Amino acid sequence: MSTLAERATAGDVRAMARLISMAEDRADGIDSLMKELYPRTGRAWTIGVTGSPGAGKSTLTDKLIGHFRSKGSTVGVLAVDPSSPYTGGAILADRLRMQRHTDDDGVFMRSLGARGSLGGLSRGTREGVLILDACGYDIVIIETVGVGQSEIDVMRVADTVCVVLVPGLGDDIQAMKAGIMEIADLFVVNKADRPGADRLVHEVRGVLEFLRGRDWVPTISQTVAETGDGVAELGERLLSHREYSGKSGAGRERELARLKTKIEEIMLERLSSQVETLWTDRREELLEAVHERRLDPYTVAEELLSRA
Ligand SMILES: Nc1nc2c(ncn2[C@@H]2O[C@H](COP(=O)(O)OP(=O)(O)OP(=O)(O)O)[C@@H](O)[C@H]2O)c(=O)[nH]1
Ligand SMILES: [Mg+2]
Repeated sequence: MSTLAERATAGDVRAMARLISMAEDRADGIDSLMKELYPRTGRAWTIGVTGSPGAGKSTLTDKLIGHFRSKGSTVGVLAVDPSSPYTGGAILADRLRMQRHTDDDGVFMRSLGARGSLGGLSRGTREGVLILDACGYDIVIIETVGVGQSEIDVMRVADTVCVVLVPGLGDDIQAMKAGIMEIADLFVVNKADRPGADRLVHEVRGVLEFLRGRDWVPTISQTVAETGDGVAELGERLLSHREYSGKSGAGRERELARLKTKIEEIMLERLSSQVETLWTDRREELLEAVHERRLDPYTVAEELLSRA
């Protein structure tokens, strides 16, 4: 193995951070590093934590880290920062919120910028998970703000998806109807110390009625992330989902879908970088011909592709 991959898998945190940065930047050499790391992956359990801005995802993640650490598991956290520049402060806030774990060798935390991504999930998130998996973290938590497409993306990366709702936002149930329902393995009503928590649980339960009869029906936990109330129970429910995924084969199916997406993504990336080269030195001549209507774009594209 290369020294960087060797150092990272031996527990060198700076090497891990370097690898993740390389994945984010799609730096030269990252693909061969990922090839080296891949055989060491497949052990980690990936939990996606998503929900509205300010729902308490970071506070909850911090408490979940504490919970899993007390059970002896090591935990890696990837916090995908929202792309909006207005939330710039959230990066620092997240670090502060999870600060108490920074001296713990069994915890690795890293923010990823949402730049360069099509959906809400940052470029490099998938690789980040694989890197932490290869480096031996038992659990990888991905925190991401729920803004539509990103929840769907979380599911593609995570084994277990936890959607965090809070009372009093009003639009939660709307958002659920718009698709969160389909991706949530578990719901958490956080800020259960606030009025309206019971009503929200009731509303979610109503929506979940539609899923009755499925193999897995999402559970609804109530938490007060700030105090840690309900977090141990949530930890148990997350674990139940993991066990269900393993036994039913649902986890394997999800993994295969994920691998298909990943492989196609790599192929598309390679193909699109090939496109430029297919012009060879004929670009100007061909553009001119299309411009003058001697040729059409379709014929040119077909001809160029036939040389690929
Ligand atoms: N009352 C109450 N406040 C909470 C609870 N959990 C978190 N908060 C507060 O809610 C605010 C947002 O918490 P965060 O954990 O930063 O929320 P987040 O979802 O990570 O926020 P973004 O990453 O910015 O989307 C903070 O001021 C927390 O202290 C809770 O259970 N009850
Ligand atoms: Mg946060």
